[in-house]
Amino acid sequence: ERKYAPGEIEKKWQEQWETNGIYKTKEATDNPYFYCLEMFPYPSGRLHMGHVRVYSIGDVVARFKRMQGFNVLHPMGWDAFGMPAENAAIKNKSHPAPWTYDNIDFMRKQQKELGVSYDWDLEVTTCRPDYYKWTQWLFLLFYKRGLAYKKKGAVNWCPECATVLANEQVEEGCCWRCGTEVVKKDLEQWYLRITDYAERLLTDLDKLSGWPERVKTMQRNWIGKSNGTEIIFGIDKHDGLITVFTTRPDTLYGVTYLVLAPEHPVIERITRKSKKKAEIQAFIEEVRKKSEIERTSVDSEKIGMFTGEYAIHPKTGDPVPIWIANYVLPDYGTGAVMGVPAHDQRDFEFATKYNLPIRVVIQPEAGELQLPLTQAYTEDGRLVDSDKFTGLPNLEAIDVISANLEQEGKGERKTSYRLRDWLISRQRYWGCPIPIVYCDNCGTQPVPEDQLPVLLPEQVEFEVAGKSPLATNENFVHTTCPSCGGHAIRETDTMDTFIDSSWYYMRYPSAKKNDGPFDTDVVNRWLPVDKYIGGIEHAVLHLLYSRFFTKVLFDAGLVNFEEPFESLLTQGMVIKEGAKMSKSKGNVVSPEDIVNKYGADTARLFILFAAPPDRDLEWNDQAVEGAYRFLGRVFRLVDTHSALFANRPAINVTGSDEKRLWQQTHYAIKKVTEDISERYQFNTAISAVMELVNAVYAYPETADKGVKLNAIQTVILLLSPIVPHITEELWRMVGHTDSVHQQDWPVFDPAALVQDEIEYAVQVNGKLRDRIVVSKDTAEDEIKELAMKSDKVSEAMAGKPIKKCIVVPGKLVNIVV
Ligand code: ANZ
Ligand code: ZN
Repeated sequence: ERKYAPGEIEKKWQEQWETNGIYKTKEATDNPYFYCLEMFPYPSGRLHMGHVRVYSIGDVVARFKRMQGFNVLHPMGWDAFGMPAENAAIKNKSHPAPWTYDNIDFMRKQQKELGVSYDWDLEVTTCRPDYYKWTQWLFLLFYKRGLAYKKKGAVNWCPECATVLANEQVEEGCCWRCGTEVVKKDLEQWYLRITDYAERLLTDLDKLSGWPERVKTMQRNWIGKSNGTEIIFGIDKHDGLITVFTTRPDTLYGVTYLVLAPEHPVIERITRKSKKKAEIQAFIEEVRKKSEIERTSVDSEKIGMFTGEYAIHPKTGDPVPIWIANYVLPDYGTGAVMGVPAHDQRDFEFATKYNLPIRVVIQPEAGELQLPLTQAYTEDGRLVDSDKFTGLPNLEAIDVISANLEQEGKGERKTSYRLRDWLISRQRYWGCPIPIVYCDNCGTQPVPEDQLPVLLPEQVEFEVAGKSPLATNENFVHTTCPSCGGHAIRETDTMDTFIDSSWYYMRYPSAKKNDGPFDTDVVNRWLPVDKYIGGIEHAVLHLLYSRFFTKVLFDAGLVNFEEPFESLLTQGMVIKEGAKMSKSKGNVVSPEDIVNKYGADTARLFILFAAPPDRDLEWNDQAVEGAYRFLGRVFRLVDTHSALFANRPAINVTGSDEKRLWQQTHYAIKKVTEDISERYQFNTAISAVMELVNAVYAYPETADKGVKLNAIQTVILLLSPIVPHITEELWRMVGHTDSVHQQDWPVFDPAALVQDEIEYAVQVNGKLRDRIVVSKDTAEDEIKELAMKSDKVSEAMAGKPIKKCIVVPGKLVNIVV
C-alpha cells in the first residue's frame, strides 16, 4: 500500500514535463486557437496567495482547453521596470537590475513549483533591452502618428516618489503607489494622445460582452462623456471672449455671474490694470495649492473672488460679473462656467455665500416654487422669464436654445470628455528611456530606428535633487543629433511602466522576434486574448491603456483586431479573518509554507474549491486540511485497485448498480465541463468530482469492474487540470504510459444521463432506514410495497400497524407507524 506523498510526486513530474516539453505552444492548423493569459506580475520578491489564485485559475483553463483539442497559448512574463527595484537599490546601495533578475528567478521557480503549465520559451521581461527596444519603437510609432507630444502644464507630482503621475494614477488625490498626497507642479512632459481615442474607447465597450459590467462602467465613468453646448460671452471694456461649457443651455436666462478657473488665461488680460490685481494674484496662488479632489469635492468650501470686470450676456446684453473660484477646473470643458444659482446646487451655495442674485427660469409643471429658494431647483419643468423661449419644456429648450445660439454664431454644441491625455514622463531611473534627443539646431528629434535601443546607462546617481537619475550620467546625456550631426542632449526621463504592460500580451506569441515588436500574422492568429485573468485594480489603468494601444496599432495596420481582451475575469481577493492578507495586518499565509506542508496540488485545490473566482476567498486552515484529505482519498482509491487495472476489464452497463455509476460518471463529466468552460465555477466542478468519488467508494464489490475502472479514470481526467501532479501519478498507476495532460477531455453521453432508475430514501417515523432503487415508471403502490420489503425497514417497523405511507415522487418514501 502506498501513501500519498506530494513531496516526491510533484518534483518528479515537474521535471518530466519540462524535459518532455509537453506545455510548448503548438499550432496545428486544424485546431482552434485559445489564448489564456494571466496578468504578468511585478517581480517584487516572492509570490503571495493572490498570485497563486490567479495562476491556478488560468492554469485550469489552459489545461482544460488543451485537452479539448485547442492550440493553447499560455505564457508568463515580468512587468519588470518600476520603482520598488529602484528604491531597494537606493536602500542597499546596489543596482535595480540584479535585484530584479534575482526576484524573477525566485518567482519563476515558485511558479514552476505550483505546476503551472506555462510555455517558458515565450517568457517576456520588460526591463530587458530586447523588449524595451520595441517599447521605444512603439513610442516612435506614436510620435510619427502625432500621438506622442511634449507640453508644459500643471502635472500631478508625488513628493514621496519624486516623480509625476498620470491622472489614472492619482486615487482620491493621492499617489496610487505610496498613498502620499499629490501636488501640482508646472513641468514640460511627454503625453500620449489617448483623448483622440476617447469616443472609440467608449463605444467599443459595448462590444465587450465577455467583460464584467462593473469594469465597463468604471471605464465609461473615467472617459466621462458629456454632451453640452459652448456658449460665447463678450467682455465689457475688453477685447476677446469667454466661452463656457454647459450641459444646461436651457438655463441661459438664469445666468447671474460667470466663474473662471484660477488658471484661465483670460484673467491675466482683464485684470492687468485692475486695482485688485495683487489681491487676485494671491487668491489664485492659494487655490492652486489645493489638489483637484479638494477643489471639487461636494463638501469642500467653495471660495471665490470677484475680478471687478463684467461679461456680456449673449442674449440679453446684460452685464454679468466675472468671478474666479476654486471649484472650476482648468482642464474640463473650457475652464469657464456660467453660474445659474437657481438651478444648480453648487452655484446656489456660491451665490448665497457671495450675495449674488438668484433668478428662477424653470418652474415645475405643477405648482410654483416658493421664493426665496432654500436650495436649487434641479428638476425638469417649463421655462419662465426666458424671452421667446418662455413656456417651452426645458428638455426641449436645451435643443432649441442651442440651435438658436448656433444660428447666431454665439454657441456650438460640443462633447466633452473627462479623460485627459496620458502623461508618460517619469523622473525615475528604472524604466524605458524615451528615445528622443534635443538638438541645439534642429530641436526635438526622434532617435532613428537603427539606433534603438537607447540603452539605460548603468552608472547613475539616484538621488540628486531636481534631476532625473539619467541626467546625472554625462556620457548618456550628450550625444549627436541624428539629423545634423551636431551636439544634442538626450531626453532623460523614462516612460511610465504602464506603457511596458500595454503591449506585452502581443509580444508573447512571437517573443523572440528581433526585427520587430511582434509578428503580425502570428499575433492576428492568437489575439484577441480569449480569457484574461487579473485584478480589478487595473479596471481603468492597464485595461484602458491596453485598449488604447491596440486601437493605435490597428490604425497603423499592425494588427487586425481593435480590442485586445475578448473576455475578462477579475478575481477576488484572498482574505484571512475578514481582511486582505497583508504584512501590516499580520495575517499572511505564505504559499511556500502551504506547498511545503501539503504540496502544490492541495494549495490549488483549496483555492479553487473555496470560492468562485470573482469572489473574495476566505482563507481557512481546516479547509486546506480537507483538500489534502480528499486528495489522499482519491490516491487510496486508485492504489487499492491496482489489480483491477492490470486486468483492464471491458465495460458492461447491465445491472442497476452499473447503470447508476455509469450515469453518475457522465453527469460529473457534464457538470465539470460546463462549470469550467461556461461558468468558470471551479468550486462546483470540484464538488461534482467529489460526489463521483463517493459513488465509486459506494459501488458494490460484486458489480461490473469495467464500469468502475471507467469511473476511476474519469475522476483522474476531470481532476487533471486542477491538481496536475497527483493526477499524472494516478494516471500512470492506472497503467498508462503517456501523460494525463495529453489526453482528450472526456465527453459525456446524453443518453447515459437519462434516468431509468430512481433511488428512494425510505424513512420510518421520519428516520432514514434504507434506500431502494426502482425503475423510473414504477407505480406508487409498487414503490410502497418494495419499500416495506426491505429488511431494515421491516425491522424498524417492528410489526406495528401502518398509520400513513407517503411517496414523494423521485425522492422519498415516508412510513409512519
Ligand atoms: C450651467 C449649468 C446650469 C450647469 C445648471 C449645470 C446645471 P458634466 O455633466 O460633468 O459635463 N462645468 C463645466 N465646466 C466646468 C469646469 N471646468 N469645472 C467645474 N464645473 C464645470 O457637467 C457639466 C456642467 O458642469 C456644466 O453645466 C457646468 O455647469 C459645469 F442648472 O453650466 B453647467
Ligand atoms: Zn540637429
